[in-house]
Amino acid sequence: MTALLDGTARTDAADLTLRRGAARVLLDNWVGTGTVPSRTLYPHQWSWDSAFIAIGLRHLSARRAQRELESLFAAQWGDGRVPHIVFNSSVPNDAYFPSPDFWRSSTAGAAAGAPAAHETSGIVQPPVHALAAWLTHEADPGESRRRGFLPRLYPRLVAWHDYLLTARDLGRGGLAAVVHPWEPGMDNSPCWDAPLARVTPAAPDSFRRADLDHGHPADRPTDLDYGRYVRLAVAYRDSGYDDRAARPHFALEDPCVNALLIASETALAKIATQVGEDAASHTKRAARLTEALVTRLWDDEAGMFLARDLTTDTLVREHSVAGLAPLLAPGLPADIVERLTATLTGPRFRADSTDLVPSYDLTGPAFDPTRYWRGPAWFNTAWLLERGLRTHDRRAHADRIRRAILETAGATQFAEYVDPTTGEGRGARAFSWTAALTLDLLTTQEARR
Ligand code: 9WN
Repeated sequence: MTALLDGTARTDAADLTLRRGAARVLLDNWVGTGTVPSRTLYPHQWSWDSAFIAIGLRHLSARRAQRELESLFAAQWGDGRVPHIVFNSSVPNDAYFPSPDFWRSSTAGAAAGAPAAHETSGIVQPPVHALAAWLTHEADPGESRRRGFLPRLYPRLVAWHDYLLTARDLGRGGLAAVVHPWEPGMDNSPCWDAPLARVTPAAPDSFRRADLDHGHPADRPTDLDYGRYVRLAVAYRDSGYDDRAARPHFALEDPCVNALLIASETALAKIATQVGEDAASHTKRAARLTEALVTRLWDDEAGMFLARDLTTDTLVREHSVAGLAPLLAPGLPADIVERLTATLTGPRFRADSTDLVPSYDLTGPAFDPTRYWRGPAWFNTAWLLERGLRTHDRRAHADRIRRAILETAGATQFAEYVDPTTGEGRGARAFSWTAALTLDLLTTQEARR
C-alpha cells in the first residue's frame, strides 16, 4: 500500500491491475522488431517514443527493449542523425501523413547518408536514447552482455550526439538546435508561434492530413499549423536535409532537447565505462552542455528555461514544460534547482496538486486544455520531471508526480494526453509511452520498497 495525496492509499491490487493493463498495451503494440506509439494514430516507429517504450519494456523483456532501440538505430543516417520516424513498409502509404513518399529519405537524404534499406523521415527527435540504453542494460546486465548490446550501440549513440553537437550547433553556443516543430516532440507548443508566423504555409490542397481520421480536430494542431509544418519539411528535404540551409527558416534551441542530451551524455559516461571507452569525455561534455544551457537559456525573471530563437537571437517568452526539464541535469547549480522547483509547484504548473503537470503555463495567454501541446498534460514529460526532481533529492515533489501519473494513466486507459484541469483523457488510448512509463514507475517503486 502507498499513501496518496488525499490520504487514501493505492492498493497492491490496484497496482497489479495497472501493471497488467500497461503490459497488455505494450504487447499489443509490439510489431516484431519495435513498438508503434498507437495502433491507430501512429502506425510506424517513432524515435523518442521508442526510447521511452524501451524504458518500460525492459521490465517485461530486456531483450525486447534492446531490440526496440536496435531497430531504431538500424535506420540511423551516415551523418549520425537518428530519424524521427522509421516507416514500416507493410503499412499503407495513406495511413499516416507525411508518408515515406513525402520525405523520400533514400533519395533526397542520400548525400547525408540516409540508409537505402529503410524509408525514414529526415528530421530528428529529442535524444533520450543513451539514457534508455543504459536503463535497458541495467534491467538485465547478463542478457545485455550476452548480446553485446552496449558495445554495438555505443558507437551509434556517440555518432548521434556528435551530429547534434556539430551539424546542429547552429547558434555556435554549444547547444543543439531544432529545425522543425516536430523535432522537440512538442509539435504545436506556443513557443513556436512567433517563429512559425514567419513561415508561409503550404497550400491547404497540397497535402492531406491523416491524423484527423483518428483524432478530434479540437485536440490536434490546426490546418494552419500543418501548412507551416509541411512548408518547413519540404524546404529541408529539398535542400538534401542540409542543416546549414535550415537556419533562415526555423531554428531554435530548446531546453528539453538539450536537457535530454545532458542526461544522455551522463548515461553515455556509464556506458563508456562498461565497454572500456573513455568516460571522462562524456562527463566533460555533460558539464559543458549544462554551462551552455544556463548561459543561453536560463531566464531569471521567468524562474525557468526558455527556448532561444536563433533567427532573432532572443528568448521566446512562453512558459512551457520543456523549460523545467533541465532538472534532469545532475550538475545544475543548486539555486537554479530551487527556482525551477518553485516554478514547477507554483501557479503556472501546479505540480503539487493531484493533477498531472500541464505542457504549457496554466495562466498563459495561449493555454488550451485540450489542444495537444498547448496545455494538455503528457505522461512522458511528467516522468522526466519525476526523474529530475529525484535527481536533486526533491522526494516529496517527485512522489506527488509519480502518484498523479499512476492514477491518471489507469483512469484514462493509458491516454496519449489528458486535460490538466479535469484529468479527462484525450487523443489516442492504449498509447505506448504512457503504458511503458507507468510500468517503469510501478516497477522502480517496488524496487525501492
Ligand atoms: C509528429 C508519436 C509522436 C510523438 C510526438 C507527438 C506526435 C507526430 C504527429 O506523435 O507527433 O511527429 O503526427 O503529431 O507530438 O511527440 O513522438 O507518438
